[in-house]
Amino acid sequence: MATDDAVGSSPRGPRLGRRGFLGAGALVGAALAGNVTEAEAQPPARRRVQATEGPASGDTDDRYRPVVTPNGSSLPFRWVDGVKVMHLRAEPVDHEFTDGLRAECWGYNGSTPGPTIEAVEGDRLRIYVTNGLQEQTTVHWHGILLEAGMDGVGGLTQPPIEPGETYRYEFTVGEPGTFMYHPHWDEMTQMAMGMMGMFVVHPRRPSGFVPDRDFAIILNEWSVPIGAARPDPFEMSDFNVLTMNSKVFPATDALVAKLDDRVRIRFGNLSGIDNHPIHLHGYSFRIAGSDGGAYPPSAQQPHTTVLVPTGSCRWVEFEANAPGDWAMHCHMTHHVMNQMGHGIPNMVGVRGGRDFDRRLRRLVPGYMPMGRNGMGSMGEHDMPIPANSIPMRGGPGAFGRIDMGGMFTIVKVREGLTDYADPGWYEHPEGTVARVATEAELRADGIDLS
Ligand SMILES: [Cu+2]
Repeated sequence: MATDDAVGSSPRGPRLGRRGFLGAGALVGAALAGNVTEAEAQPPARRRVQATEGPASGDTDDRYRPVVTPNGSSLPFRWVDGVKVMHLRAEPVDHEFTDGLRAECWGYNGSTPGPTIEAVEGDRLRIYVTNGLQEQTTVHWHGILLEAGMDGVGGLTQPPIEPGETYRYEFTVGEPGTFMYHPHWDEMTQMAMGMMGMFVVHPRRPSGFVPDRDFAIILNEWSVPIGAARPDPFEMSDFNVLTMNSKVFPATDALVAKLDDRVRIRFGNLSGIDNHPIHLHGYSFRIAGSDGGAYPPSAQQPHTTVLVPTGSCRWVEFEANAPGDWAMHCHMTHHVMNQMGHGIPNMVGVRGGRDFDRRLRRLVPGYMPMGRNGMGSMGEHDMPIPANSIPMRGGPGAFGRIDMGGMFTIVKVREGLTDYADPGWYEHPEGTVARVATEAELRADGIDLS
């Protein structure tokens, strides 16, 4: 078991180490020794972690405030002689992108993305990777500086992990920051199927901007043909499901903060092709670092949109001093559409009428007169849609329907919160909401509508 010396500067290590004997880590160890079934050894099912709290089971580590992974969780761990031991299992997962769209994806420990790995600068980590897929895999620790033989590139730094095998990675994490993990074997297929996760290294001695809320979101893009049971990893450019932590709006959990909380949002992007400019309403944030490390203060420019190139991380920081429900979304307009908004005939601006529709239907069987006046209300149409598919647009909002889907979520900032559960819609102070102009107002301001 852990000793004071072995856990180094972790004051909690020894106590937590003993407690951890009852945790998931013990089961993992036993499973590796063949003492329990695989099912018993599985970490607990993925669950939502909205409040600031630790992993679902195993040891806890109060040297840092845990990251909140919206719609996700952190990876359980166990201290063994001063080493933080974790277990990833690559496997198929039955995944729901939002109500109405499921697919058999691939991930880690029952979820896509896999659980977020959290460690502290200088920690020694031992991460076991069990391959529960039908094909080989590896895990690469993207951005972590380590010995070449632990880098996880199949064929280059290790043989690929065969189905059923468990590999052992061990390394020490250096500088604090925001990193990722993903396969480096059959990359195109395995990442398109959802295999990825965030990897956060906390500072050993926090100083400067110490966040009250520290969120981690990984961006991905998928091709899920209508009615398909699985994503199509062979699609190269035309993606129809754009996700934050493998969810599309309206299933994306809101990011909740108390007024004046210090907020950090860490983004990673492992999309097959695209970069994502993520825009936050209501705030100017500082872009504070990348997967290469923290930016010096003089280089932390103010922005409202942060471009997250594929294969990289960015993190942004701000003080949540403006209450409200603030949209946060990719600014590529096709990336806030859901599955059925792509590849439909362009009818915008077409002047139709009954006879036109009837004649066109003769030429194009099944033609429906839609979208001539624009596409904003398409999500409201009560049209029958195929099984296991989602309409092109959005979900309910405080003022009717929010017409975005895909990479869209809401940052909810409130005064007087006692916890970080979703507080519902913002109640705007009287007179602060845009509304229809009255005739008297138009007249008084000289607006002529004729
Ligand atoms: Cu995008």
